[in-house]
Amino acid sequence: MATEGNNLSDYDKSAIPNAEKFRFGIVVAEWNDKITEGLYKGAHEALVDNGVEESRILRWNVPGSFELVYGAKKMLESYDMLDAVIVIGSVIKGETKHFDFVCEGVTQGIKDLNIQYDTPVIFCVLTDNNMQQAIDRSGGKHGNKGTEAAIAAIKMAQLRQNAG
Ligand code: DLZ
Repeated sequence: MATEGNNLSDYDKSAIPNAEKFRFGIVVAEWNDKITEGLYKGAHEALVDNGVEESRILRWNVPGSFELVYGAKKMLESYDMLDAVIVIGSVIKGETKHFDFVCEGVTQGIKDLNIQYDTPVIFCVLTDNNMQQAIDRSGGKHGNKGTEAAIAAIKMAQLRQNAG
């Protein structure tokens, strides 16, 4: 698993199923886009590094993390050939309770999609106290949670296929 930046050599590829047969969707929130683009880069690179052709990766943008639920739902309904969907967002604590409501909404919403739909939806939403914590986890000193999300997506796509 990656621990520093986007260094893909940090994780054990032998433990990850070959992903070339799968198709992935990625829904990216535009709020805190410096962070979400870093997470997207980590996820996209990890998918390609594990054999997924660019043409088998579909990207949609939504305005903020709260909209990730609707974006993922519409993507699942529009493209039933997808093997897993990753949602990418970054919620940073402010002075109001908005942080709590957005975190609660997106977390519960993505959980509900995983119950409702057969295709796994992977949760890659950073919920940090400040911008530095988010930078550190989107390609900084604590690695890239986008990379980890891509690996989770590949493993869940394989699990779904194995289950039949
Ligand atoms: C409104 C808002 C705030 C205050 N903070 C964030 C944030 O840190 N990260 C994020 O992804 N989105 C934030 N938003 C926007 C909401 O997710 C949503 O886009 C709006 O409330 C419109 O539904």
